[in-house]
Amino acid sequence: MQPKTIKFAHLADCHLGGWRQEELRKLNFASFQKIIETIIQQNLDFVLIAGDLFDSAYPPIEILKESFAEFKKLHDAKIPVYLIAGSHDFSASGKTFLDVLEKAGFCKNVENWEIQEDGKIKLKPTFHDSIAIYGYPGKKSGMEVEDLSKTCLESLHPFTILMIHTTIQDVVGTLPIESLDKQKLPLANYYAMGHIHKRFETQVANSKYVYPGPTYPNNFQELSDLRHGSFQLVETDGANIKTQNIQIPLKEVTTITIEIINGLTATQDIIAQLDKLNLRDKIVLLKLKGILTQGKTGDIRFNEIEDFIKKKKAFTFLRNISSIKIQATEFQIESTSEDNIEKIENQILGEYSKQNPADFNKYLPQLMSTLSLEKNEDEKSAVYEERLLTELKDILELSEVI
Ligand SMILES: [Mn+2]
Repeated sequence: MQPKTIKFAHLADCHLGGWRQEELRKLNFASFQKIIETIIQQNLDFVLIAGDLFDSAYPPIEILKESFAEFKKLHDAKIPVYLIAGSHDFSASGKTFLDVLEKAGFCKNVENWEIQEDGKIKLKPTFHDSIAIYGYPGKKSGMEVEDLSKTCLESLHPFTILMIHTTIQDVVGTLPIESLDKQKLPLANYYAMGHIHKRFETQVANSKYVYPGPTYPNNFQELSDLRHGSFQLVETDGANIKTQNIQIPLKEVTTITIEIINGLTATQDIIAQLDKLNLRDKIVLLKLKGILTQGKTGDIRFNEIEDFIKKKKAFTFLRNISSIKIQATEFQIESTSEDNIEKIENQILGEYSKQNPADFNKYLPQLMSTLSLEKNEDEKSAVYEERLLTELKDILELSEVI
């Protein structure tokens, strides 16, 4: 007899309700919807959601309503959903909207464990036929990492799935976040993971470790890197595991990187470059980089750029200016502890004037001393102001003009 083939979907990091921009929040949801539709069309055996179904522990009613409708579709198609909480839908009280979904009969939360006397955390399985599904939730700030190295499974099964919402060392890269050595996890056939928004898959002996990527990118960088949402389609006969990452292309993403050096002329330069491109119906990601030698980022008229992109019928526009640097002026002044403040000030002024020659510089020492004038005791504010202004006018040779 042929062994029965099981097919399931592994989703993670849906972040339903995420994105501030309405059109992207809708696109995020549409991507999730498309995945549910695909799962039903292919009549898969079950669905795993490895954390962060919702973007927050208390999602808005509108998002809940729409999400419940999607879960009802799976329920009507008799496709069970097994899930765990992630760092976003986790709540310290232990109560989340995942409980509401579960009570409605739309999913099964597979987090189930007891702490043994020796401090080990014994995970308990949920069964789908003969497949054992274990799960441990993600927590805020990777607090689950230490717990996970103490976990063990209740028993051995022909096919074991372990769901976790945590970052393993293989994918952490240079990110300053907690990560786990995957060898410290109890042995399973399929590790259904979430948390890091990357697509990753590796096999060690008979075990597969998979991050399917978010069901839709969640920020500028992810849109630029991943472009689309995705999920993992997994097939097993109990011995071999075949997996496939399925991407959901909804809107095309165009990342435009422009180097600018002058904040004052940047607006025209950027518009001129955008004008050469077809932006129709695209998600336009504008990344600015460079060292500004003139003007500042505040001089770039982003509303004008946005209007222009709208006229080109783009779907939406996001910008990132975090790579722009402003040329720093550095002074290197050598001083000893015996130098008085006045002497150091004069040295700094001298250096500054050398680097930024201007006629005005000759006023600087006097201005500094005058602006440090203090109000005399009992002196009325109006009298003090008058005194200060007269002195300043004298210094700036403005007395006759005003
Ligand atoms: Mn996430």
